[in-house]
Amino acid sequence: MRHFSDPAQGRHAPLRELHNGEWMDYAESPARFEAILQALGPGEPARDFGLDPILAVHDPAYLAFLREAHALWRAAGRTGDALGYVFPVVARRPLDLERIDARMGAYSMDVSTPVAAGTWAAAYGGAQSALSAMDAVLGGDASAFALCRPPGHHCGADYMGGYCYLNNAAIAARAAQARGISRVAILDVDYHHGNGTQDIFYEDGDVLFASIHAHPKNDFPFYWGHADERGAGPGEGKTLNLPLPQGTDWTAYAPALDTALDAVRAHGADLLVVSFGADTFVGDPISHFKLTREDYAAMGARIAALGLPSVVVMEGGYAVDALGANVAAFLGGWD
Ligand code: SP5
Ligand code: ZN
Repeated sequence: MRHFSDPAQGRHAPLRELHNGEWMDYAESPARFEAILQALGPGEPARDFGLDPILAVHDPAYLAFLREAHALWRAAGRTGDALGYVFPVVARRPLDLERIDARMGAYSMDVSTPVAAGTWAAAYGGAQSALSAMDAVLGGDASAFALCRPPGHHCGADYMGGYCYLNNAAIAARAAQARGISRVAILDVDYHHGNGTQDIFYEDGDVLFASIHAHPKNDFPFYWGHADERGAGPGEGKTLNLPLPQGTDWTAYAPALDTALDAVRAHGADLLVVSFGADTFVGDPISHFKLTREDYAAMGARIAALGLPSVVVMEGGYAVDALGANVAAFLGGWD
């Protein structure tokens, strides 16, 4: 399977994140990108499709802010990474805010998502990687892999969160629709619920969002991903959440995967976008499922057996030493 990336994706390097009340090294590190490239080989450079396909998903004011946030932070006399500390959870509305802290908070759902010097270029490059993989599949390839980093599935149309700034899977899905493929399915198999992707398509009857993830009563992002979230309006029934307990291994994961794959078939999808996170791995430092490298090969093969044109987009996965081989095992399912 061909794969796409942009060198700028290695230059997003936040210093630290708050975890259980303490400052830790940032888990979503550039080393993840290098490890996957190492395992798969250099692949092909992403083509630049410009800002329009990103604007098909994201709010223009959010994009303009994301682009300049780090420069504004520096202009305010700060060092390090831009990070919000007040969040309008109970009063979110359009406001003309000035101070960088106010604007960071207004566009963030958490403190896991700092804006560093290379953030915009990396996120933009990642989105172009997703668009390049989609372009390969629309051009006739059976499948393609977008080595997206930073990941995308936690950010919505106008907010960042969970290490994510631009929603690569959503951008790819909308690009397919712009080229005439209306019925798309997004299958999210990252350890964490893809709240941003869910939000973007919640009322869209053409795009199925199916996710298997750690139960949000104990895992990030907590406030989304519960089984009773099923879509709304024309999208009613087109969101499927399959939360599983910590400790889940392949024997419990495989039946959930089959349920999700049944939903993809029932949707009548013409194209599949897979949000793949390798943070379901038994050795992942921030997660609590127990999948093995062999399980990734089985998972990839089962998804590939749908026989749908497929774009695989990289999401999480933090066991850096095992990451490249895990990604390769999953993609091997399409061979
Ligand atoms: C794309 C994705 O997998 N995002 C996950 C975001 C989870 N953020 C909350 C968990 C914070 C764990 N921090 C661990 C730091 C260890 N250095
Ligand atoms: Zn994750």
